[in-house]
Amino acid sequence: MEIENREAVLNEYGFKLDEVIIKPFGTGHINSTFLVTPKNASAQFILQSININVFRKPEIIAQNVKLVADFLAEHYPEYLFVKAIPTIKGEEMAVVEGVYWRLTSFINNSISFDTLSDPNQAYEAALQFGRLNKLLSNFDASQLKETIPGFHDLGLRYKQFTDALEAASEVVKQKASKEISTALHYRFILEYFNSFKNSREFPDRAMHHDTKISNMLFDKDTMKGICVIDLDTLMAGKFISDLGDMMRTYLCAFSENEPDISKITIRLEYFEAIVNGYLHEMGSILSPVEKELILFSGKYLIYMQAIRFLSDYLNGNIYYPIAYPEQNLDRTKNQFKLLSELFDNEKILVDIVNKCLKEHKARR
Ligand code: ADP
Ligand code: GN1
Ligand code: MG
Repeated sequence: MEIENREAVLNEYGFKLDEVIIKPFGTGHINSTFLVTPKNASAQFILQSININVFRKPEIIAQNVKLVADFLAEHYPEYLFVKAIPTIKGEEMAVVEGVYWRLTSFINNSISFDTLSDPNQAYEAALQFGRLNKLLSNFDASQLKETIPGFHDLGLRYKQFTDALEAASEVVKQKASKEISTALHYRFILEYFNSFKNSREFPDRAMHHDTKISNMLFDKDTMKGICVIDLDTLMAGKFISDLGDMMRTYLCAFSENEPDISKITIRLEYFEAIVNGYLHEMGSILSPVEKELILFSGKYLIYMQAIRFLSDYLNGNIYYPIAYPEQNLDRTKNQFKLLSELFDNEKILVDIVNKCLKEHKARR
């Protein structure tokens, strides 16, 4: 990963080229992330270029994050929110030859993971994402603009899938025939969603929209959650986005990149930890309709991610970076296996949700 105009970008933030060490960092799919270590200071920084093929108007990200940062600083000054460090000219982002850059502090003694190895990590992450949702429950989410239009709109994602299907070659369709049938089979998830999406008890809220575990920082020593990161998709949406993506990415011991789908099974104790952690923060804020949708949130998000990977495969892999040609198809298979696990374990998962809701009520 090379940094174009390295010196000019660093100068925007007052760094000199020969005074810092820069290294690629993290495992994100979308942006390019670098760790910046000044040679003569202890504080480190995260420098990121925004992927403008994904975020067509990066300035909207900066505006949204600033609005939320100002709200949190006013109402919850103790809350750690990783906002941008301004350029020396006072801008939220540095634009160098059409590339948008953002600088944040590297959170000291932090670590992030791609998979979880302890239900406590799931609990901590659910607390952190739930806390952000809760603190923003009185924030007027309609002030936030969409950084990716229709990002978690399953109707749009389904349409993108059928468009991709129409445009795909016979060879590609043949290779994906089983997954295409599975995607069509699960369309009832979209129909169910459409049946309540306009309910008043299913409001728009300020949501993070990308609650996978690599977007959470843990304290290296105590393994307590420190804060959430990756705020590019912080915008108005539904609570199922944040809760559901936790289920999608924490329930299995292996990530979406695991090609051996026999390994894709769910861990019930992680499910319970997610629901407990999330309810701890959001239990008194969610409406009765929303509480009915706790398990559904996982189905919605996993199905949406499966058809996003499948559409990308059909489109010739233009969105998600791949390490080998069939990777997006393998990711699709992985996500459909995960989805089937939720359906196969429905009864026991519903019992866990009910137990968590009951315990939460008793604690209040
Ligand atoms: P992407 O959108 O590409 O996923 P992220 O903002 O999630 O980019 O950053 C990628 C990785 O960089 C994270 O998973 C985390 O490991 C690390 N990271 C990002 N911001 C910080 C930060 N402020 N402090 C420490 N680590 C960070
Ligand atoms: C992308 O940026 P990153 O890697 O955290 C994607 C998410 C997907 C995720 C799948 C803007 O997240 O929506 O769930 O990959 N972000 C965007 O791993 O498309
Ligand atoms: Mg990320």
